[in-house]
Amino acid sequence: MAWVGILMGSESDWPVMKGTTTVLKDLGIEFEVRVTSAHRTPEETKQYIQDAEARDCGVFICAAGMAAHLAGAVAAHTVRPVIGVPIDSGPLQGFDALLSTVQMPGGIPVATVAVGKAGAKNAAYLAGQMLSLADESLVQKLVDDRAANRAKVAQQNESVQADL
Ligand code: RP5
Repeated sequence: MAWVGILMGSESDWPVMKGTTTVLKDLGIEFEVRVTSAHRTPEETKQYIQDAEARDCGVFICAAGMAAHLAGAVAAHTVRPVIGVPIDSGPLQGFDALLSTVQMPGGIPVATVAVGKAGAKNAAYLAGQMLSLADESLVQKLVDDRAANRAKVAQQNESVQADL
């Protein structure tokens, strides 16, 4: 099965991006994690993308904060799907990273998810949904996960009703 390459601009993004790896593990999807920056290590970033593509990486997930160019820089070098996670680091709390990640010029798409923790999780689900097009067993895992979500909300509702 194809795997997911996770790139982060800094180790400081890791506490948020752990959420991506937790979901990927739950879905049984293989992944790699690399700290590599669009601005601080542009050459290494490009080399990693080429190497990962040659080893059949199916989807790239890129997380960065502030002037977040990592997802866009990766998308410039590959036609594999790129998912961008804007990280809420810095004084603007992710609004800067959101705009930098989402506002790509036509022809070079980045699928941008929510800022921060929710986005980190959803990046993994979205990657799973992409890979599930070629893997029926993954479809079932995603469906099961939705069912678990539904059950959890129902339980929360019961708990609130009981507390009225
Ligand atoms: C971005 O700048 C990183 O992705 C990180 O979110 C932010 C701050 O990086 P550090 O100064 O913590 O290394 O490139």
